[in-house]
Amino acid sequence: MTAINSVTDLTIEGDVAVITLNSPPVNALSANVREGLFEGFKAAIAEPAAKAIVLICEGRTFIAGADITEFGGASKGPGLNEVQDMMEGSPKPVVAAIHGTALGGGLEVALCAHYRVAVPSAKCGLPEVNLGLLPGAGGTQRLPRIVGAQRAMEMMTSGQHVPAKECLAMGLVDELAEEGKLRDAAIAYARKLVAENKPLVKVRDNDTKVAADRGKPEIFADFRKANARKFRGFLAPEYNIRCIEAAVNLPFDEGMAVERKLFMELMTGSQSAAQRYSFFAERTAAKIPGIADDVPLIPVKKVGVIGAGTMGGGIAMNFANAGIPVVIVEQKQEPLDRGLATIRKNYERTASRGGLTAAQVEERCALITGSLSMEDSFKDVDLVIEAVFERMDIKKDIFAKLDAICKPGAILATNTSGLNIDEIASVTKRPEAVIGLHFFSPANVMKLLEIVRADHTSDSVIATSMKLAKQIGKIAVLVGVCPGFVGNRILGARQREAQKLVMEGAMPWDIDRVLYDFGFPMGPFAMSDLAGLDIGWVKEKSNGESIRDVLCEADRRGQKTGAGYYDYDENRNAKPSAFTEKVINDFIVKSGANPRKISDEEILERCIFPMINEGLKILEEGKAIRASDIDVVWQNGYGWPVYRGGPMFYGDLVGPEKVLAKMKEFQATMGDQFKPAALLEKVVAEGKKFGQL
Ligand code: T1G
Repeated sequence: MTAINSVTDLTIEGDVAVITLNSPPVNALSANVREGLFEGFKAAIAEPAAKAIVLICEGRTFIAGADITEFGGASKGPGLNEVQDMMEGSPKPVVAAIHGTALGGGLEVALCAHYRVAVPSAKCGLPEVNLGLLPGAGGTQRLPRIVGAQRAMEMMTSGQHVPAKECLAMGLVDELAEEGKLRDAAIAYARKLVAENKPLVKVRDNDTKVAADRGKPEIFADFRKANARKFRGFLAPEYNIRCIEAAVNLPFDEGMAVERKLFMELMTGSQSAAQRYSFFAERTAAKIPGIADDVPLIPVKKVGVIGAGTMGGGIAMNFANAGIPVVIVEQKQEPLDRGLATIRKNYERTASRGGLTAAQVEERCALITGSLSMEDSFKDVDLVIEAVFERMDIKKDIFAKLDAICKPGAILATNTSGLNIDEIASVTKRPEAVIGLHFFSPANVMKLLEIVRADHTSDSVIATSMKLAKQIGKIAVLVGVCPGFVGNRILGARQREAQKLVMEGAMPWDIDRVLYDFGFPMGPFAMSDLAGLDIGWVKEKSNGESIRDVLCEADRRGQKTGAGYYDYDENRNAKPSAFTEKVINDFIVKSGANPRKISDEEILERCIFPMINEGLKILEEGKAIRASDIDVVWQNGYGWPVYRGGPMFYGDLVGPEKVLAKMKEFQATMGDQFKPAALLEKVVAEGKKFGQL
């Protein structure tokens, strides 16, 4: 064996040269890896004994892409294209041996091999779109030549990881190897190529599929139309499609020139910067300073959920999806049966869309059982999650009971969306076991999980909860106890301004439009109509003193009643309502305010800058660990457009000094709700960025 460099070995196995990469954690194409590949292939091609070459990786996966940590820095060592040219131009057959995930530049390297062998558990993909990019090493030109334009568009605009069996069927992989025997299988496959004198297939020369798509612009037009809503605001999906159009309509090298041009446009733009930032921000959120890596974790083999309502049922599904048995306790049989039936319906709906097999539906339903007694059912659970009414007295009563019922060491969690968890913990003898697990509705769909550490929550309980979050497919952010925690507290800042703007002359549909165009899935008023205006509204106590009161009293409770802030047609299409406009104007007249035309720019700044300011207060109070955690919360819990990074990232784009100046301007004209956070003043005074917090 020859060490080519610190991450690359070359061994000659009889008449096959094997290049082995070992660059944890994911064999990303760092300068070191590119150098090892370049020198490794050069040596393998020059080796007289070698008749064929195998490229394989150690560790968890084949090459998972370019090294994103190197982006933006000066490029060192051989370029990826030099490695690819060496592979594709090799006079000896090159076989890529794939396990784990061959992604992005990793798959693009594999596509420059003449053949690809994979184990069934392997997956292949070009997920650059998730980073606001496109495959920049020939993937946009080679993938369509194997799978055709339609499938290439699906893969590249979704970033999906395609299982090896499907890759085999599409011709992306040439042979499947037995699990655990990839190296031997790849060497045997290489020997067979030599023995049978198989041609050295260059993907770039294979025009059959793209020729079949040529002259059919409707393939692209139909795809764009079908995905317009999903791609709204994003640049990368459209740019990926344009590259595939070039692959269909232009010779390879001209297509490569289109790819290079569009790649650089994306790479140097703010959207990709935001999406690459978000990729790392999500992973950084999992790192908790002050908690040792070897802190003992609590095994969670069985979970209890209190409440079979929308939240309780959704929460339970997360654990069943991860194969963890769950018992749901309700007070009465009817709501329990209804909750279990809703869970089954949700799984069956997923199955009807091909997302689950019938067997998987049964497996998951079997993992979720129901009970009317905490005493009977919670004695052996390792974690209980309470998801009942947002009333402190009810929660305290439940936690006192749980404290008496659950075994020592069990974690007692509340799904409260903002109540004081220290107060809840105070009724137990085990405050170290009490934590907040704040799921977002629908709990089986929304990725965000706010994990709320109370004063006495132990490191073990925190670390266990963070690990469990990843196990159930959630993106966890550790936050502190304060009203609304991080997400809802910042939401409150935006909602307050939105309500004030309505009383100053901006209509709900103006505000919704500005925030929708900014990139949110919908604005605050459309969201209220969707959720229902009558959440928390009590008819008997309603006194017509607010716009919401008047709307609810007029039975305009949102989409479900066909009218709320908006009027809705039978297909729930919203349109501005003359009724609502009159209600608002009556309130304005009564308040004596002088309505004025408010610019879109002012609407946006008055909604977004107080969010940033509230985020800075949260950081000052130590209720979030870092600014990027706040961005992770808002992207994954509230639909902040990922191509704008999050409130704090966006604040840096706008510039802290501008945010401060505007907050001071608003404070001077509209009052102290715009008082700049001390940390905002400090960041500007020190010439820093929010991202450094
Ligand atoms: N570059 C650098 N570091 C990476 C990385 C990458 N491409 N991918 C993962 N990491 C780090 C990650 O930060 C974490 O670090 C650790 O690896 C484990 O990751 C030219 C331009 C491979 C499916 O988009 O999707 O190729 O926190 O926690 O859940 O056309 O990582 O441990 O210090 O996510 O098991 C295209 C991105 C790049 C793949 C594994 N490739 N990675 O998931 O572990 S652009 C991607 C992933 C490109 C070319 C273009 C996932 C994973 P730390 P993890 P995981």
